[in-house]
Amino acid sequence: MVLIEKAAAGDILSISRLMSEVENDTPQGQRALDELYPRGGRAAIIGITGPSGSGKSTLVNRLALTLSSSPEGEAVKVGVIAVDPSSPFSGGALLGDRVRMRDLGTMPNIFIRSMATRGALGGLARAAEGAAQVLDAAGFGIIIVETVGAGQAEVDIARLAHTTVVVEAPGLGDDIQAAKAGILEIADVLAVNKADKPGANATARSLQVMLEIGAEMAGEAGADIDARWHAPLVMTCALDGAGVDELKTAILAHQDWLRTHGGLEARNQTRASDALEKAARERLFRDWRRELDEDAYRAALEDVAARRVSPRMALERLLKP
Ligand SMILES: Nc1nc2c(ncn2[C@@H]2O[C@H](COP(=O)(O)OP(=O)(O)OP(=O)(O)O)[C@@H](O)[C@H]2O)c(=O)[nH]1
Ligand SMILES: [Mg+2]
Repeated sequence: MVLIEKAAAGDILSISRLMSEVENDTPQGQRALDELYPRGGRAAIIGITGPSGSGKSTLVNRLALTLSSSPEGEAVKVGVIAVDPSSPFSGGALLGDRVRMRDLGTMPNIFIRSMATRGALGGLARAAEGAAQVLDAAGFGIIIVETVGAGQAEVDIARLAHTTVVVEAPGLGDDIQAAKAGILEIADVLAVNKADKPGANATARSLQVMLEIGAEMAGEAGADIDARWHAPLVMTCALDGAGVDELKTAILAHQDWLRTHGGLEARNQTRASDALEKAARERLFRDWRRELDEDAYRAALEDVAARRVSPRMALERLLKP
């Protein structure tokens, strides 16, 4: 297919069109992923997540710029996938995102794709993964995926990343405070952004304590402390770029650590097994459903909804020849 060849050769317009096919899960999009898969697996995928408004997009702007120029003067192609939340309340933020990120759009080595939720969240994680695969096959050395840290979709997208950066900021409210414990677990690097704001140091201190408690608990659970990666905390100000070089260093250090500790192979194994299992579930369920008598399925659904039979019993009945 011409489109696939052109995308793999790095043609931006073809990449964009292919991503739309992938996002919409069209037959052409599915075929493209099949063809591109063997050419991928080289990109470093960096996940950026954290509460809404912590400054992720502003930070991603800075990071993409610094990561795209290596000290040796060799250009690295950086792709950015910004996964927008579907919440109607964030309409303004979405627009702001696009405007700020547009600064990057004119850079020859940087490609940006913003995607919005289309119905199911699982669909969004799949679309983001597909988009990352297209960029990977097209020779992008670094792919940054930005998501708002809120739920399962973020966890799924975090699994996609080799290195996950959690971006926090002072003054985001106590409700978010409560959710932090969970999100810190997925952090390979913790960025406390808005370092210019009052309260930044206090936020950093309390997060540092939480990180240490997390490490202690992992130690008690039997993990070998020396063999583990300890997530560093970096203070940044995305507005003026302070700390962004330190953040880049921390990200690259984690990538080095993955390479030297077999972490890359381990992650790739997990992803391969997840992907195959997911493909099997989807396919087998679809095939089974297609062959099933529609009335029998509907009757089983009604029985389960009315609590006449348990889901497991209903399934047993449906499986009987
Ligand atoms: N004072 C200060 N403001 C910042 C900093 N970084 C970002 N901001 C501002 O914080 C606001 C939110 O920044 P975004 O980059 O859109 O935050 P985000 O985390 O991407 O937000 P969502 O995509 O909606 O989750 C914007 O008004 C930024 O200008 C910083 O380091 N210091
Ligand atoms: Mg954003």
